Amino acid sequence: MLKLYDHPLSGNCYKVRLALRQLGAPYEKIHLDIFKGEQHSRSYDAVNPNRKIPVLVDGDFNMWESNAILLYLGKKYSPNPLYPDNLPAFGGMAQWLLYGKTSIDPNLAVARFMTKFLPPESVDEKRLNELRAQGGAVLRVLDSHLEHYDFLAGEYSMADIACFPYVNLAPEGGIDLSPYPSVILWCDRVKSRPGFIKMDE
Ligand SMILES: N[C@@H](CCC(=O)N[C@@H](CS)C(=O)NCC(=O)O)C(=O)O
Repeated sequence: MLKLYDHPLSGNCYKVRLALRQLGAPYEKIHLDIFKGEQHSRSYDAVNPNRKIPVLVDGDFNMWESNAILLYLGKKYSPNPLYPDNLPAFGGMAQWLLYGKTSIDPNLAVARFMTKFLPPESVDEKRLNELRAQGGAVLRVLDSHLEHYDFLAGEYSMADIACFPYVNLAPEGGIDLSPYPSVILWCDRVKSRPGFIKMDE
């Protein structure tokens, strides 16, 4: 059975849990307490030398980087609509998976981390304000795309699963979603997909 090194408050782990549920793939969770520093133990080095979660273990193979895990799962359980075969839809999915990792998560996830998990006295307010401003620019890009499309690559796919967690969690980073109505409607559509699970499920 697949195994997932996981933490319930991690948006990167959540996207993998959501994909596994919507693919109907059984798996075992291995809780890693990143707030207690378990990612820095010597034994975890062999699991992920980058010392982060999520990590997916599939038999003798293990891998890290959440959006790469989504691609792996999409192909492993192919054919399935989350991993489109049609070339433009595949290209769109790949584009948004990379935009997620290069633009969405570095701003929205880091703003959330600094706001929700760091002691206030250690927060660099200037950097946090920059992240919030850049996060707004990222949300404007998403909003203008989602004015025209129900889902990022046209149909619901791994792209939506990859981008949803930290967009939906943006208010926890002090980023208001109300200026981005198409993003809010997209979040609602993602939440109403069959097999949707909340972050704490
Ligand atoms: N690019 C990585 C980021 C993974 C990441 O930052 N994971 C966080 C939890 S969401 C983590 O393990 N943090 C612990 C640490 O950085 O020490 C991915 O998408 O998987």
